[in-house]
Amino acid sequence: MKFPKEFRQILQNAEKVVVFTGAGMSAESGIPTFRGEDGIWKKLRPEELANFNAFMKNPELVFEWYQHRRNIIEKCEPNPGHYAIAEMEKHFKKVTIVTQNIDALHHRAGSKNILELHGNITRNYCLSCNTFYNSNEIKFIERKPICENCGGLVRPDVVWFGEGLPQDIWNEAEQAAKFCDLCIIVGTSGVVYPAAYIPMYAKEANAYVVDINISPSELSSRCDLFLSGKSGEILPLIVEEIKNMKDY
Ligand code: BV8
Ligand code: ZN
Repeated sequence: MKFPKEFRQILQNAEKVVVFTGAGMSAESGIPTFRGEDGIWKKLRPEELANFNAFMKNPELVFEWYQHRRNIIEKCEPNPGHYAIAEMEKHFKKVTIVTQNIDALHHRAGSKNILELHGNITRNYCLSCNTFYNSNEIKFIERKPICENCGGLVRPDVVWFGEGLPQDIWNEAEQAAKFCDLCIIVGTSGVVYPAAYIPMYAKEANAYVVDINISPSELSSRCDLFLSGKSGEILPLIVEEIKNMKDY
């Protein structure tokens, strides 16, 4: 893939980079996206499952849905795109990964500076006393995830629709976007807010914004460059370009 001159210059001179990732980042690891052809929202609407009221109405169903997704994720590995992003941390002064994903694949690929806007599916906590639980530690009473400490309901540590994002993580992501030179968007439809504001903050701060997707998204037309293709193929090519140019 031949990258435009302007993008190659940015890769050569950028110091602070934000990588904004969505479910498309993990598609090649075998994790279904939300709104794609095989998307999980196709069968079940978000309102039915990824929100607090749905959980309170039917904690068994919602928790079983997360256990199902955890089982898929546990069998998946980071793909070359995740490893390429982890490698980027060696070539720029500061790389901040702002992810909408809850699959923890960026951690498993070795990235360090990760901001999980929507939480992490491997973590759970009690609604009543906040006791933390790893997914394999939870006890169930009549299929309900119950806290051993106080008998309260245990929920996944993810941000549901209608819930605020973790304030400290949001603030850090917003700052990173407002002061970066380059923002790389990877595999997102750009329809979920406030997360989708992040690349726009970078754009407003005159960063160079590039969108990597297999098809144009809501954000693509507002970017400086759209790279059409699979993130697991394009990201390693970008890292190769960086290494060639910076010929260590
Ligand atoms: C909130 C965790 C208020 C759970 C998720 C404006 C401002 C603020 C809020 C809103 C607003 N407008 C609307 C809202 C409400 C709502 C919202 O955004 N609704 C949308 C659907 C219209 N937002 C909220 O409710 C947020 N909360 O605002 O609360 C508040 C404020 C303060 C205090 C109290 C309350 C919370 C939103 C978070 C919801 N949680 N996930 C879980 O996962 O179960 S959202 C879910 O969607 C995931 O996190 C996912 O990451 C995210 C975005 O989806 P994508 O990642 O983009 O995935 P998608 O499938 O859509 O697209 C995949 C893309 O990849 C496609 O483009 C495809 O082409 C591409 N692709 C596929 N394969 C590849 C590829 N690209 C490259 N390579 C490939 N191989
Ligand atoms: Zn408890």
